[in-house]
Amino acid sequence: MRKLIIATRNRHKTRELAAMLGPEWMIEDLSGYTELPEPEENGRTFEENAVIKALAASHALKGLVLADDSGLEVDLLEGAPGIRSARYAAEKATDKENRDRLLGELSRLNHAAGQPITARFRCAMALAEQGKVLATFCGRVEGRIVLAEAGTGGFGYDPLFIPDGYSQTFAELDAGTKNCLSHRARAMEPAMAWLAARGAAETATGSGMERAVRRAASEPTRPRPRWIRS
Ligand code: ITT
Repeated sequence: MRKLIIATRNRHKTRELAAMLGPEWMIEDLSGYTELPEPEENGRTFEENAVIKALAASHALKGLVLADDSGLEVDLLEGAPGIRSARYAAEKATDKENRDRLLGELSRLNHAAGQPITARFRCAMALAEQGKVLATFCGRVEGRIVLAEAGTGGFGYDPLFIPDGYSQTFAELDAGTKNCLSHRARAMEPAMAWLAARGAAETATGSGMERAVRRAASEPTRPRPRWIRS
């Protein structure tokens, strides 16, 4: 079983990523590492923030680390809340407070009734190990915002977002459907291909204990020195 540290304290993200990765991965997130300081997410893009989170965790912890930075962009709001999605209403805002701020901002605009409020979720992921970034991946899902919350599943802005091709919000759709078409799923697809390729390369060349065990198994048994009595 391979181990992956998810550099997040958002248990919803952990749950979604664990479902995508499947049972062959042992997942650990940062919820058990209360002593680790939260890095300042001062990047200008989702990708920069994903790298900041991945490096911070990877400097502190051994092993392969995956960070996810994600958020919602609403065209009418010129891309807001964007990289500030988690802190839109306030620094430690709840999901509900953030959704209320979004609806408040939209209600102040002269939006033509019947016109869709186009939006997208974006996700950037960064993989790191031993304090170095190994790769980054991006995904997005296009859709529209509804002005009344619908559904109780998911998290964050899910009750306000309908993905293109569907008539229900992410919070109404079942978790399996969201996990197939979400921004996170689309970033995870190339990330999983990368992880699979690395796993295959490690198996081919062998590493650490595994390599030693394989070498020992393939070495011919040495003749015993004469002085060892049988
Ligand atoms: P970590 O930094 O610990 O990973 P976070 O929740 O602060 O947790 P982000 O900085 O990436 O993570 O902010 C993501 C915010 O964007 C999240 O809090 C939601 O408000 C929103 N968001 C991201 N993905 C979402 C999704 O799948 N559904 C709904 N909202 C989402």
